[in-house]
Amino acid sequence: MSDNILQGKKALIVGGAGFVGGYLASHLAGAYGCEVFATHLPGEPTEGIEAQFTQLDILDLGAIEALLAHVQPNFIFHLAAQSSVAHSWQNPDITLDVNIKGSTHLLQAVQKSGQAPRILLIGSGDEYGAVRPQDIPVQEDILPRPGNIYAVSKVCQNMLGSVYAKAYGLQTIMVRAFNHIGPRQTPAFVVADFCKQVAEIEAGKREPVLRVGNLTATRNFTDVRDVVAAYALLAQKGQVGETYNVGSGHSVVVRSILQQILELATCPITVEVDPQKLRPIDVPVVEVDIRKIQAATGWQPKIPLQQTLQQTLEYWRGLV
Ligand code: A2R
Repeated sequence: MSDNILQGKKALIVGGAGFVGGYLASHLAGAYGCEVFATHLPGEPTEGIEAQFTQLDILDLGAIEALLAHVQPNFIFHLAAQSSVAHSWQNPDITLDVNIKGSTHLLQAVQKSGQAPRILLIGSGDEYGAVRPQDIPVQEDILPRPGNIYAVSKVCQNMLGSVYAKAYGLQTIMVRAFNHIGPRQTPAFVVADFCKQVAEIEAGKREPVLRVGNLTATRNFTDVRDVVAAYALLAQKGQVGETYNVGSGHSVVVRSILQQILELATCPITVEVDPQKLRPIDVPVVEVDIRKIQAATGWQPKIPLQQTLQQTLEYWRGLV
């Protein structure tokens, strides 16, 4: 598959006003000259995102059908999700509705439309759950053992993508993205949470105590700008019906992330464990094998972790 089939094409980002959506829109417009369309929920701000926005709740099947008829996209990037593990424990029904029923709506609508866009369904490295030691680093074809409700919903999305490819010939390509980080991420995620707290402490807006959850978890953190570059490549070169891991390939323990952020701080800060930040089930080790995406697309993550942490902290310093 050629690597410039995106050039100048119509790309639709479903769930385009979230953390990844803004970066993906800029990348598609900037690197490929795409005409970028995107959806947002009512009330969700879209300022600064380089896309033509339409309001859409993916629980409304008729609205998706109307949008597809209007846009007629060549590529669809499906990002819309209830994306927080923590919220999925508190709101299981909304998580399953949006992430499973919502994804099914999109696939159904494409099938009914008779259009043939290439569709990238964004799932999560969390789908693998507690990986057996012999399966580390984790490859795409092992049996997922999801350990939380969010992960279950994304396993279902992945399976639905595969079923719609086989049954109806839809051009679905599935992604399992590991932790992505960067400026503008909400503090529901660990790096943004640490950086926001540090910025608030530096600004004298909170006592000099950083509250943390499980520091022993090992995660594969990748800069969001590298992640969206991977998505654009997979949309072009990924094989239909296949699943691809997206991650830096180098895992680090959360404690070391904390250490690096503390070293960037301009004042002394102590650390305290907050039991509310500990999750009911946490996956201790995530090591990822990225040979499949590299073989298919040649993708290489480029941005060093240190740079992402520095820029994320700068972002929060500018906000608080
Ligand atoms: O939850 P909100 O208000 O932030 O809105 C999110 C939106 N979304 C929906 N869009 C349409 N219909 C719905 N029923 C619906 N519920 C939520 O999807 C948000 O604007 C977007 C997802 O963006 P984030 O939550 O910021 O996720 P992020 O980090 O951009 O990740 C993109 C994808 C997700 O599928 C993750 O599960 C995966 O990458 O890792």
